[in-house]
Amino acid sequence: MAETGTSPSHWTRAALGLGSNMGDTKAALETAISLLEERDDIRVTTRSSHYRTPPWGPIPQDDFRNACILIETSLSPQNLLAVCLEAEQRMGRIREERWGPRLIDIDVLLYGDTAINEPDLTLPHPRMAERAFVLVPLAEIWPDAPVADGLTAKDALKSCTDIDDVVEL
Ligand code: X6L
Ligand code: MG
Ligand code: MG
Repeated sequence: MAETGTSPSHWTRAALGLGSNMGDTKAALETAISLLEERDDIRVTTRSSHYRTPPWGPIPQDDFRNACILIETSLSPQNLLAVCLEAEQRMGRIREERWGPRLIDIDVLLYGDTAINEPDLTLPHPRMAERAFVLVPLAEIWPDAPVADGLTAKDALKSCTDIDDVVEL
């Protein structure tokens, strides 16, 4: 029998990275996940623990709370990114300084085994293989996640120097 309901027939697993270092960071991550969960085109299947992580990048700022989730989605990678940015907007994220403090950040890390190189979207996320704040939560829930060519999250963690500063909350 043909499928009837409204649910699209093709769902793809994706991994998202969440981060916050302003205000109530725990509530921020929880709210972001709820906003994604309430959509018909996203199912949140797995959540990592939350971690306290030192700030990466050139801007001195407070420690972050980071986590990763796995979802199944019927959205295209571009539309998934748009939905993540819209959730950030709905939560009141204001982009001030590049790489500066943020209320909430929702990054598309992986979308199936898709590789994309577009101005606004590069998949797999180009620098996650070097960032303990991404790899630790991702490896917790998907050790074999393909984070770079031939490299799994678990493998990439072995060459990460700063994992001792990533603390489970
Ligand atoms: C030179 C130039 C060296 C830029 C590093 C690294 C820039 C990371 C941006 C860089 C450079 C980033 C988070 C964070 C940020 C987060 C933690 C970024 C974007 N986001 N630190 N720093 N968690 N712990 O989510 O990742 S800014
Ligand atoms: Mg980010
Ligand atoms: Mg982002």
